[in-house]
Amino acid sequence: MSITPTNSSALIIIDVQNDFLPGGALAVNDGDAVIDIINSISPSFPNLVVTQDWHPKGHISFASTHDAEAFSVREVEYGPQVMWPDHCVQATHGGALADNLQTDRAQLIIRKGCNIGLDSYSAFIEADKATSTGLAGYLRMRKISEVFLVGLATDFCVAFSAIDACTAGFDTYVIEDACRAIDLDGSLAAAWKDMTDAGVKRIASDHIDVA
Ligand code: VGL
Ligand code: ZN
Repeated sequence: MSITPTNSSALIIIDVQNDFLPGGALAVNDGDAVIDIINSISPSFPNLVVTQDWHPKGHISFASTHDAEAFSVREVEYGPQVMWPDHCVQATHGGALADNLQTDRAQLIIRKGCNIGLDSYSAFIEADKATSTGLAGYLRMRKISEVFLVGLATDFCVAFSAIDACTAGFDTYVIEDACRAIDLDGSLAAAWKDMTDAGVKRIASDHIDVA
């Protein structure tokens, strides 16, 4: 299989931020391995969108906000919420994009999880399943019909974004080797099942024709 991106294809780079890299507050195993792969394929895409997890201090998803144990689950207004270590706080080094991620050609950098009382794994719809980030509208206005997702973490922000992209009507691919997972209690296998059931296509970076 080989795919040549067209003017209606966008690469969406999810949350390649310092806090998700080794040494970061919510480090994803081997998370830095995605950077070279993403940099090698991004020149093939005419359209590039980058996302950032971007939380205010005291965010509802932080264990510290609730005096909860990290990685436990609490019921909040919009459903179960994993209690994460403080991460990707607005305007901190941890929230910044990885230094060596090539983003010069990105047309849009979109931030999510900015509301203190609402988390968002998805780049499209926040955790209340109602608040839109505006990304679907942006893509439609740009006549983009096909999206390719890469980044961190496979089983949270990549998976939720991919499923919402499918639901919003985009032809959706996840480039598996350009992603790494947190894998909390089987969340990676569950995420792939949910993505596959939703119609997300699972491909490898060497399927993308180099520009
Ligand atoms: C993410 C957990 C909490 C992600 C963001 O980018 O996958 N995971 N916030
Ligand atoms: Zn977060």
